[in-house]
Amino acid sequence: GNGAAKSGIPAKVPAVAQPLAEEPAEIASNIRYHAQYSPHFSPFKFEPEQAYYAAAQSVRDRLVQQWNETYLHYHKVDPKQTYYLSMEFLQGRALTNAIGNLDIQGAYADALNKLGHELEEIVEQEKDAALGNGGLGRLASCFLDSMATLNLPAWGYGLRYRYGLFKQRITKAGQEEVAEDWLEKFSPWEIVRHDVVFPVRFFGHVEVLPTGARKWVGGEVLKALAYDVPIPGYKTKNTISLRLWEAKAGAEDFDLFQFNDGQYESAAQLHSRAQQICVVLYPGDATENGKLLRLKQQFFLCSASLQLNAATAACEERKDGTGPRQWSEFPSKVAVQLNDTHPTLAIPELMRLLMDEEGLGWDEAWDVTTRTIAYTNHTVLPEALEKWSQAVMKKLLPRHMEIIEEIDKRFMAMVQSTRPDLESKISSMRILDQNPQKPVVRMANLCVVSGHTVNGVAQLHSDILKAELFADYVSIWPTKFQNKTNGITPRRWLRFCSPELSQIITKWLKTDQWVTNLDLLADLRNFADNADLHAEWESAKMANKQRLADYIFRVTGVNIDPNSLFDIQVKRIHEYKRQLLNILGVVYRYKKLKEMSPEERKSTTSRTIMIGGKAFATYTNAKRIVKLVNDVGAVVNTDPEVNNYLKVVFVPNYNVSVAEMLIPGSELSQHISTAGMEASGTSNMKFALNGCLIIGTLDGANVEIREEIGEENFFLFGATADEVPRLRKERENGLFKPDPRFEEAKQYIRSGAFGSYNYNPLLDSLEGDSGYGRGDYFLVGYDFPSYIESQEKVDEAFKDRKRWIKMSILSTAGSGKFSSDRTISQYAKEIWNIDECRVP
Ligand code: GPQ
Repeated sequence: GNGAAKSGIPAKVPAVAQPLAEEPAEIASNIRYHAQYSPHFSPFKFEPEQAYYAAAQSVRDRLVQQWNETYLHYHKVDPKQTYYLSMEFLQGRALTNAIGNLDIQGAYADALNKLGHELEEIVEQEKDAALGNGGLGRLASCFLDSMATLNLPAWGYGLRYRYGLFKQRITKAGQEEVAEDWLEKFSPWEIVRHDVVFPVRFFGHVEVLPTGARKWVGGEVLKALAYDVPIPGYKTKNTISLRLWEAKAGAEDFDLFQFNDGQYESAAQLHSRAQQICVVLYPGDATENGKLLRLKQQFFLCSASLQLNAATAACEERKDGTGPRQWSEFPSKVAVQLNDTHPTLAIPELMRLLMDEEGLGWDEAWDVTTRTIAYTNHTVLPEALEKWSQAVMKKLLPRHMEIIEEIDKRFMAMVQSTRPDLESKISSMRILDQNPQKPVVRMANLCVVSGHTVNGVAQLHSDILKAELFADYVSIWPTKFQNKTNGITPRRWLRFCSPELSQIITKWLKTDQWVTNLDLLADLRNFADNADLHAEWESAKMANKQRLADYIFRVTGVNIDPNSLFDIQVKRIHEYKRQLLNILGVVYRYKKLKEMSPEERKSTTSRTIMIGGKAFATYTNAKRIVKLVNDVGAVVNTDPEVNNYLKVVFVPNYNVSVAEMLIPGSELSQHISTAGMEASGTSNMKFALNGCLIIGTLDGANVEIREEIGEENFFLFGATADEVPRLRKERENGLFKPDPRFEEAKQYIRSGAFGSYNYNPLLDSLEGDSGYGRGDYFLVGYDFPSYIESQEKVDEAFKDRKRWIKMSILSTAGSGKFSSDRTISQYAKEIWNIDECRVP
């Protein structure tokens, strides 16, 4: 049946409701029990590391119990379930989140105290699970938290990468990448499911059976083995799963004869090829790649996940006793969401399973597939739209290539017969790009043609998809396209990362219901001028700033002043996100400070500018930007004339846990992408929720944030998305006249003020050829003056404490819309058609 069988739990688990420890003393003895019987450490030490693992295992007992109850309940009710397929889940740490969601934080803190430890120190022992690159992966993790909290029958499906996103080290030369070994010891949060194993084939060929049916045979066959990570909802019993697949080869693939003959490598060839599949997260973040291994990873995820769903459905009986389910009922039991095009192969894999394994005809299989699958687009950057070589695809997945060709053929026939007016568009709308130089499969087109729904991730982004990228399809399927503005989980991103501010909010709202009903924050507006709230608000912010300052000192050795304005930009380093605009602004500020008299300096607003983020290992300009920030910091921070008024810090190794430290301590954050290029952004929501003001462009979700918190509380600058094409043309035609302040900042860097490294190639990208063959494609020069002027307004606003705190309160008050609970409710209702299934 559904649910229970899928999680590998037999329908009849003996009902032993093991009473779990409630009192700190009982919990302490349970932690001690785990420390003693844990097979992972010898029992002689009980230092923070051992205490972390023992506490985590103790928490896991509770999760497992709730989890079993959840799946037994799903099995009984047999609801429709959603499967969220994603190549990335950026989970971060789990302990604080688990005890917070289970509402046992206090008891665990006390229990650890009894054992001589502090909870704050223990949670720091955990390594981040960084199975993602950035926003897309973190979104998937926030979605899981909301699915569980909303009691939705839903799953995350991903890959169990041995090494997650690289660790960033900063040296004199800039960024260095180091493998991040999150599984070095073991992860207490995953449970291997030895009974959930599926074969996944690569290569081989297609055989035609006497019946005319087609069958994919030969090649190599690996095994996909499930590891489940329990995902607890907030203050609910419902605990769902993140299922991560690992690739294995079997004993039958081990050639004992060859091994005994001394041919060790070839004896275990398939084992080593299996290991390669999940060894490393592909470090791409909106960049192109052409690696066969990446395609193998994508197919591995899709094949294992879809086989599981099909196998489960195949043995289902209807609950009302009317016999076995028909395949046509599959979409009323299963919804599959594709997180960008990375899991697109779910489409031909489901078609293959239905036709070749289950014997359905094309029309029937197509009907089931298209009613099951929906697609979310996360970018309009052309270099990030996945395209796979037809030759590579044919070799690795011959049967899937046949199916894709057939989908393409039928799509063209449909357009030709029903929409002759689109004749001239067919070649760009079809799935196959038959460019004789390099024939490719366009994955986004395959998703749009095959999915029942396509959505963007912020209103502006969804509008751009309909008006530009997918405009031609809109006229064929006017109702297929939707918007689902992204959201973030208020548990991790306010309740747990800022207990100080949370407590104040709960006190003033006289309820903690806001944690699951974030719209309640709007009531803070009633107290936006209240002096008592102002005092409390400011002291919480100060405590968080102090904690952040201590952290910065620990990891960089730079002393920052908690009374200065904390100004933060953290995100992947990319030219379109324009960290270069930020640092040029800093350089300009530094130069002006240098030119001032000591008296004049005293009247300025002191700032600490923090920039953090990882650069794709081969993205040269991104790495130059990292180095430039570090070089500017080294000069500014040691300049006794100005370093009371300006500090510049590069925050190393930005990740989820670092974000949980930075965001609560921030006062201004920068979301300054070229308009039209950031699909949504989600850290903008986290900062606003924590009472941090935003300086930003009208891009992605900034537009909606500004609407919600009020334009007077948002520092806006820059060109709008609809102006960008015209401005680029003007730039190309030599009609752009740079502002002298922009020239001054660039010239200052070129003069060697920040060391002898040659920044000319980076700065040249802002004028001549940027390497994209398009000078200043990201319009840094055009937006520079309005950016500087907007920053001057920030300085003025910060001097007026009352006004600043009020704006900060109104930011939090206006953030209700950006809860991922809202986003996920909309997906559930408007795309998946699933209902809550609450464990009693
Ligand atoms: N995003 Cl296509 C990623 O983080 N990685 C990707 O590969 C793609 C998109 C981001 C996007 O840049 C942000 O604007 C979004 O907020 C985020 O996805 C989640 O939708």
